[in-house]
Amino acid sequence: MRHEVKVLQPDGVVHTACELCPWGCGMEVQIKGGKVERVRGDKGHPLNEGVLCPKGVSALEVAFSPHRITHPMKREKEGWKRISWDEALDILSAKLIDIKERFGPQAFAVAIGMPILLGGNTTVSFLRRFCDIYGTPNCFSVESLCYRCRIIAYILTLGKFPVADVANARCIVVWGNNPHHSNPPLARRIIKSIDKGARLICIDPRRTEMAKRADLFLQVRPGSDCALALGMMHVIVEEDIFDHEFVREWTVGFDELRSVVANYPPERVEKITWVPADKIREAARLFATVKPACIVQGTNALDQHTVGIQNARAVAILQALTDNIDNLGGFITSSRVHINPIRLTERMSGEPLGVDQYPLFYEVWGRSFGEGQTMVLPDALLSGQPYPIKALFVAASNPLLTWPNSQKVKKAFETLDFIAVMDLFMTPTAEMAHLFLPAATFLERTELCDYYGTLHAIPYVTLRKKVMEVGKAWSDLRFWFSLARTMGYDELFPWEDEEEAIRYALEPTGLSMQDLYEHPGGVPFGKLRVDQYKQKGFATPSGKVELYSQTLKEMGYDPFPMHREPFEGPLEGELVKEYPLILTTGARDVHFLHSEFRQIERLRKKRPHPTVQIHPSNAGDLGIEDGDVVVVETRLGSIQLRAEVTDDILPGVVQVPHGWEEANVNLLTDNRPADPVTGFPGLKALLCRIRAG
Ligand SMILES: Nc1nc2c(c(=O)[nH]1)N[C@H]1C(S)=C(S)[C@@H](COP(=O)(O)OP(=O)(O)OC[C@H]3O[C@@H](n4cnc5c(=O)[nH]c(N)nc54)[C@H](O)[C@@H]3O)O[C@H]1N2
Ligand SMILES: Nc1nc2c(c(=O)[nH]1)N[C@H]1C(S)=C(S)[C@@H](COP(=O)(O)OP(=O)(O)OC[C@H]3O[C@@H](n4cnc5c(=O)[nH]c(N)nc54)[C@H](O)[C@@H]3O)O[C@H]1N2
Ligand code: SF4
Ligand SMILES: [Mo]
Repeated sequence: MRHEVKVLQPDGVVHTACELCPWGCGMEVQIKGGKVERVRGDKGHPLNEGVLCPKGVSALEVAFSPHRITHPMKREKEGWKRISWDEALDILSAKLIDIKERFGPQAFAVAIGMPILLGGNTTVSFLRRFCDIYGTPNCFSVESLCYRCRIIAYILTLGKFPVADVANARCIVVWGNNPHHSNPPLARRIIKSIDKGARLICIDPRRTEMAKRADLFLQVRPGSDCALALGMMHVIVEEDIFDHEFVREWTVGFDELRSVVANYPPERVEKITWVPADKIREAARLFATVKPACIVQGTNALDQHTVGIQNARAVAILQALTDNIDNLGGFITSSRVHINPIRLTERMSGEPLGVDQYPLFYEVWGRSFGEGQTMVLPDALLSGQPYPIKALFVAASNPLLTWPNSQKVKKAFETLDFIAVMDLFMTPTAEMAHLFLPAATFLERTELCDYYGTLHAIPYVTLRKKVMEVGKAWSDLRFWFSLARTMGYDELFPWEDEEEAIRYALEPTGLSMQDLYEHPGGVPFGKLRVDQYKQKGFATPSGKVELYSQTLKEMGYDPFPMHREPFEGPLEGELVKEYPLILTTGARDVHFLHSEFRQIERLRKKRPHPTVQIHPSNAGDLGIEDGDVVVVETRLGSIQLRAEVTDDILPGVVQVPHGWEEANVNLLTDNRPADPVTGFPGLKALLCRIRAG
């Protein structure tokens, strides 16, 4: 299908920020003869310095894709029927009013996906403001299985959420991260530091491009990272290469930690992690003695474990023992743009699902993250407990492929009276919907990107600018404003459009829309907070770094990181007899974002089908050759895909990417059991078996 395109900017170059993945690279959009002609990287943007990854390069193919749906639709007996936005808003508001009257506002839930969380902090806040006014606390998002685990762990340990300042580091540990695929701007910044002489340690079950460049590569067994960290701490303490002054003045629990790590000598840790003891020693020495040093804790590979919280705590503790907190090249925070508050939490009726089981996921010392634990939703839908949920709005997400245990998710969604999905494309999730709402791409909306400091240690603000309109697609923000108006919430949603809302949000910052427009590549804002703790201490109950966490102890969790086998670990239990291979899922591919972009020809050509990576020794035993069709099975289900035989993967381990409809790895994963503190599911260390297909 060809779309009607309305270009809103004059001929010339528009500076904006790409949003086809989380990082927000600076982008220039060339307009010529009233047409959007091409995109290229913005050389003046500090994050990507002119480079776009293959997804960014394909931005116009995404926006103009013939597969895109750019008009609202409702489901009728005969199939989808095209409708107007007014009709769509009327259907939805009537449904919401009816549900609230009959079951209460909590019976309406919203599931938010990655693209909305990325859209600058405004879109998600306005969406949740709508939910606050309507009265439902049941906002869920992919943050229940992405990233927040380590935010909570770092806050519990350090009282804040710092990031690794790779640009200034002399020693960098890339731990469970393959940035060449998942974060190209970060990969470039790491390489730049290495070229300037920084040392590199890479910890991964797969020999990634980073691993190939590393001084030291620790090929770790998935799910045993906490033991590896404890082994490194053992060496650092035993060899007395920790920072005595920092530990004495600024930490609590060191003596007990010393006795915990005494149980993790490298020879024992080798048996748990499959990393040779001498490499553990070498890594510990390098990390502790070359300063400044930082650990890049991937974005997820250490979080998506049934011990996710302990992995992230161990990383934070390693930074603290070596006095690499609040320093350039270590772990650092930066000032953010403090915008006007948008949420109206006082109107929320009650707490979302999941708070009972995972109170720290919801709140740490009065800091509310304010969102339910999404992983409890499928079971709540199926059981109708603690109360029925009747309608679901899926905002920029594809849970049928991206949440664990897809079969359960599908069954759970079948219990709903009503599902609305706002998306760019028809997805397996949208196929279940009663109402489809067409979303705008990042080129079709105006929004604020102020997350560079939080994600990249570059305090910077960019305005993402609306370049064009495509068909009848709306930005998510425009949709939530319009729904609020249809429901009569005008007084609490007084903004005419995105720009007015952003102007309101920006009021306390001293920045104006004009400032942002006049600096098309973005504006530096604030600074990195060097030595912050020396003035303010740490925002923990003790005012210090909590090696020992009283909060975790009081709630019945491990107060120190300890090695616990993954739920399906090969070293314990019977399952390994039937399922002898370790399965890690979801390693990123630079051409795709989760389940997205398989329909974009230029990208699909680069990776036409999904593969399971397997070591030649395991493939040989099974009589499998590269390219063969095989079946991967776990206790939950099986999928069929091709084998990619490679000696880059640790023997005994296989890797299957997520997001492929034809071989959906989440048919093999489960939402339970989960990390006991955060509810994060274990997606990186399961057990499976493989046979020829
Ligand atoms: N192109 C692209 N980029 C993306 C995304 C995408 O879908 N596509 N998704 C974005 C999002 S939302 C996220 S959360 C991030 C994810 O980002 P990351 O979680 O950093 O994912 P990867 O970069 O694939 O790196 C994960 C690495 O961890 C390794 N690994 C697997 N299991 C274990 C383990 O148990 N221990 C250790 N030490 N390593 C392990 C894998 O082999 C892999 O090389 O990527 C973001 N960027
Ligand atoms: N097994 C396994 N599963 C995983 C992971 C793993 O490593 N292993 N990783 C997990 C992680 S970290 C994450 S973050 C989740 C991601 O989970 P999701 O957020 O569900 O991932 P996507 O497939 O990117 O789905 C986003 C949807 O939004 C649509 N979209 C894109 N832009 C917009 C927009 O601006 N507005 C609207 N309304 N829609 C838009 C896209 O077309 C797409 O259908 O997946 C998780 N699932
Ligand atoms: S890494 Fe690629 S997809 Fe992500 S923001 Fe940059 S150019 Fe866009
Ligand atoms: Mo994620």
